[in-house]
Amino acid sequence: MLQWLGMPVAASAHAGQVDQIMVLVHWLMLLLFVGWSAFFAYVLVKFRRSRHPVASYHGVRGWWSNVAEGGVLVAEVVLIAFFSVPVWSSRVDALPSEDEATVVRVVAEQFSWNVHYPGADGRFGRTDIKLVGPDNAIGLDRGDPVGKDDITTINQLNIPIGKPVLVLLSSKDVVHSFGLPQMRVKQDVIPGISQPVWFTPTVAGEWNIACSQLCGLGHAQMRGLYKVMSQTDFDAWLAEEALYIGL
Ligand SMILES: [Cu+2]
Repeated sequence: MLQWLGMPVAASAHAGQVDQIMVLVHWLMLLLFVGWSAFFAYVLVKFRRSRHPVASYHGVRGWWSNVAEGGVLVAEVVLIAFFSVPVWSSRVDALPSEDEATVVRVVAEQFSWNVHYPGADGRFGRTDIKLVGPDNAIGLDRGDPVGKDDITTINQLNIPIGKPVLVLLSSKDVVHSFGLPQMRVKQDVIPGISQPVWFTPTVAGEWNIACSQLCGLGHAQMRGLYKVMSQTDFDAWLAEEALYIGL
């Protein structure tokens, strides 16, 4: 079933769990589609006009329709309680600690993704809406001692492989949605809220960050790139970026 669904490559540690739910839901939907279609064909024949010149007000009767409905209900409850809720809770409750994770801020705006790394000190500098300008999309205060070494990029999110990545999402304007299909990550980005989302990349590669909420006229162009690389390459890249800001 998974091959038929045409899912993008599964490149994060939890991707298999999400795919398993996708497969189970699609099997259930296939079963319902076939069952309902067969039932529809059955009633078309059974209640055809030549046999029933006067409408039947009772229709199909019998215990098996109740059993079928009960079965669907049980299957849906099992899917939610035993598959979806545990996976969802590990996504939103069991956040990795900031010491063990690569922490990065992503600030969405119409129509780009601003990325903010804390730099060598591991702490994010102060940001202020008053400092936002053409060359400072997130309003980072370079005068703040903690912010001096911070690194910012636009539409380019580089992350190391094999350890948790904790992304702190926020928005400068409207609701966006941070979608990394290969990581099986999709999280709405809400103005006024810093929303964490996390995943552990397991496959190196370069793919698109897709905005998954219609956020305005340029929504379709709101694409960034994210690149999963080795820790060595990531550290080298951070060091190179630090050179550009004169460190
Ligand atoms: Cu958007």
